[in-house]
Amino acid sequence: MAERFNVVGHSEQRVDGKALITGKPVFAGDLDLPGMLHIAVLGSQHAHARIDAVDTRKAEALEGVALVLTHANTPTVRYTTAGQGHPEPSPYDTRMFDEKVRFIGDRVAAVAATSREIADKALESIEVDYVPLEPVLSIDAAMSPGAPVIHDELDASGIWDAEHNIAGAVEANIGNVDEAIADAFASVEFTGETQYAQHVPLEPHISVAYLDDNARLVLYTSTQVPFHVRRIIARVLGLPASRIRVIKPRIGGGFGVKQEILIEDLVGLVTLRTGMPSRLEYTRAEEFYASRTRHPMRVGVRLAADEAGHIQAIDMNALENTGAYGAHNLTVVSNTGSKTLPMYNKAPNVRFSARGIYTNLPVGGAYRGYGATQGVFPLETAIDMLAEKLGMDALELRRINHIRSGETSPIFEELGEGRKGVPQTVGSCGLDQCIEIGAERIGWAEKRGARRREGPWVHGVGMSIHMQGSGIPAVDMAAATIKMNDDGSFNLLIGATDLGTGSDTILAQMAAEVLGVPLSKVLVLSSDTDVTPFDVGAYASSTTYVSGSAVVRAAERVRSQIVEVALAMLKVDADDLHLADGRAIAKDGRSVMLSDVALRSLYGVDQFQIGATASFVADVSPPPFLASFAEVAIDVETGKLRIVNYVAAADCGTPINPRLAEGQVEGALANGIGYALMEEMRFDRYGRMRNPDLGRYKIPATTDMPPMEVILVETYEDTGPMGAKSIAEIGINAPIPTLANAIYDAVGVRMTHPPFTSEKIWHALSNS
Ligand code: SMO
Repeated sequence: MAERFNVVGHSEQRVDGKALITGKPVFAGDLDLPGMLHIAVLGSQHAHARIDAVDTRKAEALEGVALVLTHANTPTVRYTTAGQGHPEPSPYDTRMFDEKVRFIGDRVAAVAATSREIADKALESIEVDYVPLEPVLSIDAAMSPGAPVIHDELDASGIWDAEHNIAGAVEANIGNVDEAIADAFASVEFTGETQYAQHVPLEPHISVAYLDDNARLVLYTSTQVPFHVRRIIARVLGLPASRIRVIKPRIGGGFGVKQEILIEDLVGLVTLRTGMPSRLEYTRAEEFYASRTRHPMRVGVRLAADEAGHIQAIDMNALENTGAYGAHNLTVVSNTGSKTLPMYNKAPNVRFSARGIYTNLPVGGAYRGYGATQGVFPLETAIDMLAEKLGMDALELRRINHIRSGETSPIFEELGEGRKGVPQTVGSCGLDQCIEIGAERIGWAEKRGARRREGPWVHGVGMSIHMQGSGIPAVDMAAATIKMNDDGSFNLLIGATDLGTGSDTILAQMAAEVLGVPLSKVLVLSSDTDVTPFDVGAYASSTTYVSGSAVVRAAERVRSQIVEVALAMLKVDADDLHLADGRAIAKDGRSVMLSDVALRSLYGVDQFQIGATASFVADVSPPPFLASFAEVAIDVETGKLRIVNYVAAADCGTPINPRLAEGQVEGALANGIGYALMEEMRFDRYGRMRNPDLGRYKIPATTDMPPMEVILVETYEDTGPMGAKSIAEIGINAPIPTLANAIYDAVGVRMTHPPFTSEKIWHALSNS
């Protein structure tokens, strides 16, 4: 299908690639301004305490200290740090500095000084009088009768049931699940519990603030959501948005954790108060416990089917640990159902019930996969269990039940992100092909159930199938502006936020395609709230689909203007003209160069700036699909797991840039394999994180990656820009259920608590 395109569908080099690989100073941390103050944050030593007093006098007296901030001298407005659309679906339960701390590491004070060393030193001389409260360190403790109330403040809003520590709740109910399960030929039940994990962007959160010539606040920050930063910081600091400019440079990874406004308020306030530039960079330890995590969840699934394997009922119950604040709690746990249940759309009875629960632990937030990761593990495990009970091949059971092109699911309408969703019919769906190709490459037919042994190693294969979305329908808006320059090049101005995915490149490819120019003729400027048009930002797998559609529309408008000018130059009919190779070409073969079109419109006759802005809001969110397969070998003497081969086949519609799309799947799988096998934030009995460094919190390096094959199954999504859907998140959901199912196939134990470490597998083997 890519043959019909000249630029789209080709693995062009990233437009920012050369700057990145040659180490140009392109990140927020590279900005060094004269007189810049460095900020350090004092985190709470208690998981739950009231603050009686903070004595900052010694710190303030230190040479080099410019400002000390505490609850006593900062704005008291309640807000959410979740960088979502307006009005935000997350509760307003956070203050810059509160009189109560709710997890170890929660903000108590901040110091701005002439160097980071002085700021750190000043922190040590701050004296805090805590009144310790009983900490609530698990969802069970939080839900038990008489549990301490974590959010007892009176000025919070949007909390579902603060008295019972419930941040958010979602319910959906179609048919009668209990009856269907009671009457069914076969039913199974499985509960899986996913752990605390962090995104670990190699570049931690970092922001720089300064005042421009007109004393406007400029925030130069590593964010996925520049426009939400501007809106939310304006509210927190009590400034009109017009007094703030947010610039997003290159980002060293986001994965969702930078869809959060965590430090821009501090640099902003320090700079407003002192007039000096300021800078805050989280340490790796702070990045772990004081930024955001994946929401741990306990998710129970019950499934029922008839004798032929047609699924009759799905019951999913999710308990989400949102930690001390409710950032993204409702929307993430909504997605636990909404991005998984439509997969088995033929079930007439479906129930989803979910709660977001406060605890005195680090705070959950957006994390690639966004709830689907936590839900699909028990769902895809239960599917395997159901297949076993029915005596069916697990692949076949999935094949007869999964959603297909032209079909819908009542869940699309019942469950949105923290509210009702929208009805939609699946357009493109390459899942059947993904399953077929994946099964063939992994050797499913020969290997499943074969339990091949080599010494102590026993082999097994597992699979799982996945869907996600492409943006939040009827919510997410993106705009793009394109203007033509006198050499026939174009500026593409977009609020869309490349967080390392390559989205600047693929959006430029779309513009180049429409305008009939090579990629080098499209100059991308992304994410400066003073310059680029609005975009909600990079989250919810929206950029290719939502921002891409805006880019295509803007490019089409610009093309019409070019055609208009070229018509006057060539004196032909509009239908006779097309743009290609940097020219407007008539049917009779005559042509004009785009640079001549631009020169005429800028300097010649009927002068005007060729340019246009276009916006896009989707009314659907077409799911990408993915089939995931793994072969594992388990050493039955030690529990050691080796991934022998990993195969994933994905349908993202048209891959706008195949190499970047494959890279997204590979990266997401690596991310997911880390979560499945090694990553876990561990806490002591006081709620203190025990492993806040990369020595003790392991993520896979490239050298840890197993043999892996990623296949893109090309479909064409009619609603998408040039047939495209999303690709960046879906892969992360796959490794936990795929590997859990492969472990069972090899050694017959059902893993319930990732990460599936050697110890856990060994224990499970010993107890089986
Ligand atoms: S987890 Mo992404 O920032 O929707």
